[in-house]
Amino acid sequence: MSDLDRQIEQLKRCEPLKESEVKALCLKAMEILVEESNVQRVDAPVTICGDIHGQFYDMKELFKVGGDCPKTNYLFLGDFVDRGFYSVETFLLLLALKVRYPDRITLIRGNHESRQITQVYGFYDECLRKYGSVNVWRYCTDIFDYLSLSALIENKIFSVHGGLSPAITTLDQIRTIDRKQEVPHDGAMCDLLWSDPEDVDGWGLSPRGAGYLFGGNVVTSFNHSNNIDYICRAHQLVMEGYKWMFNNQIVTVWSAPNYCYRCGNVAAILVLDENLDQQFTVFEAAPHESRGVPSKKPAPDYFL
Ligand SMILES: [Mn+2]
Repeated sequence: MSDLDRQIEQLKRCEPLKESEVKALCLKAMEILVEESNVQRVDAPVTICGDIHGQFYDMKELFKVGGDCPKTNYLFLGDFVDRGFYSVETFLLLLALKVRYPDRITLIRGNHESRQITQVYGFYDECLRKYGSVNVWRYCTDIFDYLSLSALIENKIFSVHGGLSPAITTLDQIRTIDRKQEVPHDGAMCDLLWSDPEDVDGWGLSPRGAGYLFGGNVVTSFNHSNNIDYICRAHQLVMEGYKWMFNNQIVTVWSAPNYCYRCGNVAAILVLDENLDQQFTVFEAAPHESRGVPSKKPAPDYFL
């Protein structure tokens, strides 16, 4: 068994890697990710997953219902870290799978894959707590800069973490972004990771303070201009796990069941077969006793 296969087995047990192993894994991942396009091509069949947010044991439920990688081809839409208790193990497992099976798992960047956001919402503190230094946080956030910004499935389904940008009308404009940087506070790259569809006419101000709200007419125009069937995105909690909007021109997929261990929502993954026929698989949170968190343990401050 190779070192990498052994590390994957260890991470599947939710045991973090040594700091030196994380450093080596991130270097290998960087070599793979740097070659990927800002609009990474993905073949069907593929299973699309939304936000995970460090809920490692719920991600194990996801793999239980969706199948293991590499047997199932996966596309993850970002927000691997923050909020949950196991951002380190969650992100490292996904990254190790990426290095082991680069053509069977695609990871794109969410707004939480950022130095600034992870210092507020948990990943930074978790790295410091689990390793006694911030080196692992540095290795991981350096890798975040290399994650692709979007994916295009069979030229027909555009996938992105957040949504659209008033600065972007064509996929070629996304392809020209220099993505290898911290997520900027505004501009096209920021909007792709932060924006939300909403019942507005055209563009609206986002209550998040970054990105935009965009309406059905914006989506119709984008899909038509780029000859795509629909947009698949994540970024917003959906109690039913997925939600279509604007006459099936955009769908939100959310893959963190019982978000923050208290929202009471189910999660979903979108399974696309070789003909791009859709099937949503809905799943629930892992049973409490299997997640290694005592039921009476108070949440840390960052979690509230
Ligand atoms: Mn998000």
